Amino acid sequence: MIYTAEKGGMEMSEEKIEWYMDFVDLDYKPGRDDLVVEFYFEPYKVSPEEAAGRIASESSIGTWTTLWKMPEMAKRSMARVFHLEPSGEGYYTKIAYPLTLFEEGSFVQFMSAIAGNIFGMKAIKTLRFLDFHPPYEYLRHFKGPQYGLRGIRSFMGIKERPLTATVPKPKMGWNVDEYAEIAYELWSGGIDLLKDDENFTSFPFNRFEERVRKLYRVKERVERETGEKKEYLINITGPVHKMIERAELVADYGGKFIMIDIVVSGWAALQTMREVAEDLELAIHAHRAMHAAFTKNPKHGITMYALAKGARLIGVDEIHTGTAVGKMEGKYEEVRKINGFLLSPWEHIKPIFPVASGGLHPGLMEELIRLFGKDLVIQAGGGVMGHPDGPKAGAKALRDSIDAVIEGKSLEEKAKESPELKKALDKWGYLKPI
Ligand code: CAP
Ligand code: MG
Repeated sequence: MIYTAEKGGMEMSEEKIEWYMDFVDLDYKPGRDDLVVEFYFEPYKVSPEEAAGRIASESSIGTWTTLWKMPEMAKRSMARVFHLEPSGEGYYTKIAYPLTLFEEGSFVQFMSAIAGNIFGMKAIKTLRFLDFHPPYEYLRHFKGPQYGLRGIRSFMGIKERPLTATVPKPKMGWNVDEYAEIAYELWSGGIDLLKDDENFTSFPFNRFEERVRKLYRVKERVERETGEKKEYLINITGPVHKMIERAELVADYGGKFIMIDIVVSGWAALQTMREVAEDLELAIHAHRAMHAAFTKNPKHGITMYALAKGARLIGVDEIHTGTAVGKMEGKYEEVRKINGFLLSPWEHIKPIFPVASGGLHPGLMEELIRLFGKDLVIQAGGGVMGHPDGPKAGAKALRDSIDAVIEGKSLEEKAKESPELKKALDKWGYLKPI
């Protein structure tokens, strides 16, 4: 209990003024209508039991003090701390939330409830939302991915190997004709998916509408010339009304993918666009720019695992999850756990493609595929666009390095038959950028 000087020595009534411990029941056994959430936390000036009770209270029905009256539904909706144990410098807890707390099919409301106010409570020094376990009664209100991994492999005609993607780096600056020329080179060199960068949407020097008009024509030309299916992860991110317009334009031009920066767009926008994508038969590529603002600190925020789980539940078809060997945060164990979940069965919620991206180049393909297998989308921007002989050679070097792994050859061996791969290895070797 924290007493503050503001009370001014007033005579306090005997009546209880706090009831956090009413939300702690370590004998409780969650039922089929409970959604369990796992947290890590460090208390501030209160016991770990009370701190956990505060988390459960504030994220379900409670507030800081006892109340005049409690409707029956409120009593039935009280979250319960049913597991608590020391963990490192803090505590690990599991809280059972009655499904009455959650609006059917609204991940937005779910996150407002269990990942909202509780992050700001004074009595909780640090808090990390680790994972959540929705029962089928909650899950059944979500479509999940329209295509998922198998659907994408099917319409891309790529049965086994990882898919490849490249962002025409530098991130910004190419006009549409230059972009179209680079796209032609990349797709002709063997890249499956051209990808806009996370901040590349529509600018006076490169308007989205003009890009659509020109790039899908280039895509069709390369498909005719190579006999390979090509696709474009075009970034539609923006105000929702603009995203809807852009998605409709992509569908009009025969595109199969839209790319959305899901964290900056927000859960509501993603849920809206999942419905739009259903009608337009578009797959969703989820970029996670800004995730590290809350996933990176191991003691506070939300795990990438929980974020990816929510994105799969809503229905993205692929999502960036890290590489372990590249330039971005994300250790092997964490990425393996996330990818393992994304690729595993989950009721009717299809498995989806993990996207490995960030500092990748041909020299890292052996280790990357050894670590994470072939069910991957591998994005290499700088690792293709930095090739001394340009985008087409960079694309071929990346594909040849992946082919080498699939064929069980070393990269050096493969480089004897691939001058493009040899030049990439000469430039970057096996460098792991940080
Ligand atoms: C990679 C990238 C991606 C990051 C995102 C970039 O470019 O395009 O946005 O991979 O990180 O802008 O850095 P390079 P994550 O291939 O040139 O590194 O995948 O971890 O979400
Ligand atoms: Mg990027």
